[in-house]
Order: sequence, then structure tokens, then C-alpha cells
Amino acid sequence: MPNPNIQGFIFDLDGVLTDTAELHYLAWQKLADEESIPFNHQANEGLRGVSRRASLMHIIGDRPYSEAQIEEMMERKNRYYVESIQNMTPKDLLPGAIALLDELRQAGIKIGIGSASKNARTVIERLGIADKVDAIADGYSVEQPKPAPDLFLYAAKQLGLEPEQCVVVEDAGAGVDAALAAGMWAVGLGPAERVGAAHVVLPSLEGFKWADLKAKLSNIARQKHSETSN
Ligand code: B16
Ligand code: MG
Repeated sequence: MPNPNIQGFIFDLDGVLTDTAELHYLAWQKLADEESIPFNHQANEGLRGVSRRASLMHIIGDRPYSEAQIEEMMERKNRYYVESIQNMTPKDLLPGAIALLDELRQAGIKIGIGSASKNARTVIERLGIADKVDAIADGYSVEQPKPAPDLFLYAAKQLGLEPEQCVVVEDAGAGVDAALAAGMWAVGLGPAERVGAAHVVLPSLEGFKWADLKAKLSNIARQKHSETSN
């Protein structure tokens, strides 16, 4: 198998480039408290990368809410969340994010965002990285949420690339599954219990070097090739 011909990176936003995961958590926690529904940080872990509606359904479980109440709660949670992202600045980029984006751009690698969030564009602007990004796939782009491959396939298409030319960086299990289902290379950030299915697992973007990853992916491609030819 030839070396992987990587031409693009697709970054998940929340939990990868910035820690809006915590802001989503605080907004859900406020809503859950108002509704007297038990919720905590641990329960929130399962909501990483999960769409707004699916997250709410998970939180309310089998409590009998009407569709109108569900929609009102989704709006309420979003209001809390949108309020909390107003104060974001480039300082809210996670360590290593800017260095990696700049290294990739210098290497001629295209950059896309693949976020389930309908607020992704606002967050990208607040973070000051809009001019470093070639394509955005967000909560408005496709019907099927992660773990379906659709969002990342949409981003690759916008970048003009084939799936196997793309690396996805994700912090969510559902996001890693979506990347693999799309036929892309997956880098998981966080504990192996969460993102262990990815080709490469790292604690964070800090110290992440494109050159190192390239070597790792080539090794994996070589290993796969020798497994299939044996
Ligand atoms: P919104 P990602 C996801 O973003 C978040 O991880 C998840 O917690 C959130 O519910 C989802 O976006 C939808 O966000 O309510 O703003 O549309 O991780 O895919 O960047
Ligand atoms: Mg995420």
C-alpha cells in the first residue's frame, strides 16, 4: 500500500479546538436542574458530539414531555449556551490548536470543520480562525448526525477531497465512528475508553506535529497492507 496521501484535516470543534464541551455541559445542567432531572458531568460525557435533540432525549429519558415542551427545552438550553459563547476569544482555543492549524496550512493541507453544532460558525468567528478554515460542515449541513459519516463526507466534498485523503480529529466516540464509517483516518483525543477505536489516540492537540502523525499513519498503512497480503 502506498503512503497515505493526506490532503485535508477535518476538525471537530467542541472538545477539539476549544472547550465548548464544558459550556454545553453547563447549559444542559442548568436546564436539567430547572426541570428537576438528575444530570451530572459523567452523564454529560455520553453527549459529546451528540446533536441537540438527541442529547435532550437522552437527558429526559422516558419522562412524558410533549413535542412542544421538547422544543421549548431545546431553545432554552441553546439560549444558555449562546449566551455563554458571546465572551469567547482566541484565548479559548485549546493548547496546540493554532500551532497545528498553522503547520498544516504551511504544508498545503486543507482544513475543514465538521461539527454537529448549529452554533459552529459563531464559535469559529469568536475564536478568530475563520480565515484559516477552507470549509465548514455544521449542524445545518446534513440530516444524519454522527455516528453517520454524512457530516465528514460533506466536509470532504467541500474541500474537494476523497475520504481516504482526510484525517478527522475528534473527541467523541460517535465522531470517531463517523470518521471510520466515512473511510477516513481518525485521530481520537482523550481516553481510550472514549476514542480508542481511532487509528491514533492522543491526550490533546498539545505538541501534536503533522510530521509525527504522518509517520504513524504510514506505519499503520504498511501494517494493514502486510496483514492483508499474508
Ligand atoms: P448545538 P461537536 C457538538 O459539537 C457538541 O459536542 C454537542 O455537545 C452538542 O450537543 C452538538 O454539537 C450540537 O450543538 O446545540 O450548538 O447545535 O463536538 O460536533 O463540534
Ligand atoms: Mg466534539
